[in-house]
Order: sequence, then C-alpha cells, then structure tokens
Amino acid sequence: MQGRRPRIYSASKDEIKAGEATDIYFKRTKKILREAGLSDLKVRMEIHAYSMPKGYEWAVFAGLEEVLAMLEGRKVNVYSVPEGTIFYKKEPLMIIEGTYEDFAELETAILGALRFSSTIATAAARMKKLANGKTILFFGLRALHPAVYPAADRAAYIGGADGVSGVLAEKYFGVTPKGTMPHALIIAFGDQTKAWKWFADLFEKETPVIALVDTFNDERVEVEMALQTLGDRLWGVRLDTPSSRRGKMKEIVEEIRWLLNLKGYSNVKIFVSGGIGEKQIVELRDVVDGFGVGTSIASAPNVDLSMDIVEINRGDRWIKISKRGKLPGAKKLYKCNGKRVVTLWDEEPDCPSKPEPLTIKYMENGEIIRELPSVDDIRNYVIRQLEEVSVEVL
Ligand code: PCP
Repeated sequence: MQGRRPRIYSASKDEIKAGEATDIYFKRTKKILREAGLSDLKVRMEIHAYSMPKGYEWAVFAGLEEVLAMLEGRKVNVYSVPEGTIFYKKEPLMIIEGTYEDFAELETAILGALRFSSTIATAAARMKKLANGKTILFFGLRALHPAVYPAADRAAYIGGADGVSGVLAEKYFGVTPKGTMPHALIIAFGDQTKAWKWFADLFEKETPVIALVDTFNDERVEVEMALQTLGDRLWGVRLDTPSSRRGKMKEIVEEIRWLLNLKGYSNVKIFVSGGIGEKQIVELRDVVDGFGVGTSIASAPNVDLSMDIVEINRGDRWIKISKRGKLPGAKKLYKCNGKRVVTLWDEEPDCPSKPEPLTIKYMENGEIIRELPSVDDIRNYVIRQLEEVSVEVL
C-alpha cells in the first residue's frame, strides 16, 4: 500500500521530558521573556486545587514521581507533599523554585501527570473506603488510551485498589496483574464448562480460579455448572451480568450466595463487575467479596490542580505576587496537633508540640535528594489516611 502509514498518537518519554508535550503559549512566553531580557527571572510556582469535584471533600495527591522524572536535570528545587497525601482545597501541594525559563514549558505535562494520577487515585481511594474491606480490582484500562496504562494502573493501585489488570504493571512498578477470563474465551469454546476447565488446568497453580458465570445462561444455572465442573477447584465466580438483564443485582447475588452455601461451598467468593460505581459498591458490599471496577475509576471526575507563580525574585528579594483569586506567597503545609496548618514559606506554625512538616524537599538543582517510596509504601500511606476521612457517596 502506498500513502501514509498509520501511527499511534502518543507522546514519547523523550518528548515529554524535553517539554515538547506542551501548550504552544509556553514556547511563545519563553521567547518573549528571552527577547525582553527576562530569561533569568526566578520564580516560585505553587501547585494546589482551589476547588474539588462536586461531592468531594478531599483528594489523593499522586503523580509526584513522574514530575520528578520530568524535572530531573533542570536547575530547579522541588518541594512537595509526599505522594499519596490526602489533601484539601487550597492546600499547597508542590513548590517548584527556579529560573522560569528552565521549566516553563513543562507546566502542561506536570499538571497533566498530576491531575491524571490524582484523579484515578482519588476515585480508587473513595471506592476502597466505601467497600468496607471488600476487594477492589481495577479493570479500567479499556476506557483509556494505551499510552497511559502503566500510569493508570499505578495510580489506581496507589489509591487503594487491591489489584490491577494491566500486564505492564509488573514491568513498570512490580505489581503482578490480576484477572482470569473474558467472555471471549467462553464464546471461543462455545461451552463455558470447557473454558473453565481449560483455565483451571493451565492456571490454577498461579492464580485463583474465578469462573465467569453469566455468558449463555442465568447466573444461578452457570454457578451450578461451575460447581459440577470444578468442584473444590472453584475459588470464586464473577458476575458481569449485562445491564439489560440486571434488575435487582443484590437479589441475584444473594441467591447465588445462598446456593453456594447450600451446596457446601461457602468458601467460594463472589465478584461483580460491569458498571460498578460508588452507589453499586455501597449497595452490594455486604453480599459480595469484591468488585471489578473500570470506567468509574478510569473516567472519574477530574481533580483540578493548577500551577501558579506565587513569588518572583527581584534584586535577590522574593516578592509575593499572584493572579487575582489566588493567594500570593509560597506556602508550606504542616500537621500541628493533628490539625492541618498552612504557613508562608519562611514561617513555622504556632504549635504547642513539634509540627510535622508535610512540605518536603525532593529535588535540589535538578537532583533528586530523597529515596522514593515503593508503590506499596504509598498505597499503605493512603490506606492509613483513609481511616481518618469520610466519603459522601456521589
Ligand atoms: C468487565 C466489564 C467491563 C469491564 C470489566 C470494566 O469486563 O464488562 O467491560 O467494567 P466497567 O467499565 O463497566 O466498570 P469483562 O467481563 O472481562 O469484559 P468482556 O465482555 O470483554 O469479557
């Protein structure tokens, strides 16, 4: 075939790091500042959320590691709250200090990475909290462009998802993916019992056998078939009941639970997936063992972080400045006697006990100066904080 070859439209890591994945007005701004003799202007830029998505009181800060990767080698200092910190409106989350010329064009990608990961991590955290200890698996990659799969799975995991489905999760951040069978496998055999048996024969040593029980027949019929086919080899069942057949999902699950118990299989777990959101989690959490959640985490309400100049350096003095609607001056976040306190950059909170600084220096002159936590450390930090917050169901 002659003509244009098809391509995959994703920015490369090199393009992102080089500041090519940006809005054109940053390039134009840099040129103007250079021409006007302002290329050595030093600034402090602050990242914060001045509003939260409707119904959200808090959000999870995620994506810091990617921002550090973008800024590494540029002559900037970076101060930030740790990745995984639960934050509230108007709290300072990150300060980038340096010559504006050195990082101006990265604003788009920095915000993009932080907003993407914080949005997914927050949705996962809310669902983890609402699930009351039941399992949340993230199955939402199919709602996203493949270029962002590792970042999406990482963010969902950090937020509290107990597992993610993406194969690249293992390679990028060392988490073994979870998942058993799509409807395609069952349709390929034209017989669910053959598909389940083949799955168990090939994979039961490496993963729990969870049979998908909604393809051709009623769930109750298919669960009985699964028990007959696999007996004690059956670890769990998944109900991905089509929305057109769903009706009273809780009653369907209760009936399946009753049947399993009656037959002596009270150990067999029940998972539900397909169209699961916060409401469904609350409705079903007492009768299921876990949820497969896709779109409602992958396309959750966006956490609107922004990045503003809050100080400029003139004649070796830092001058507090901002656009209207934003508070001038770089700020720090502390915890003081369990309460959150925001101070100006050079101030310490008036705290009866020693304040705990949440704004921490991560980068000096383009070099990372702190050990970065593992995804499990970040996830555990989120889960600890979830004990202290509440979620109003959307
Ligand atoms: C499940 C469901 C959705 C996936 C999970 C995410 O997939 O049908 O497509 O759900 P959500 O976005 O509605 O939350 P499978 O049952 O594995 O899909 P398939 O039909 O491809 O077998």
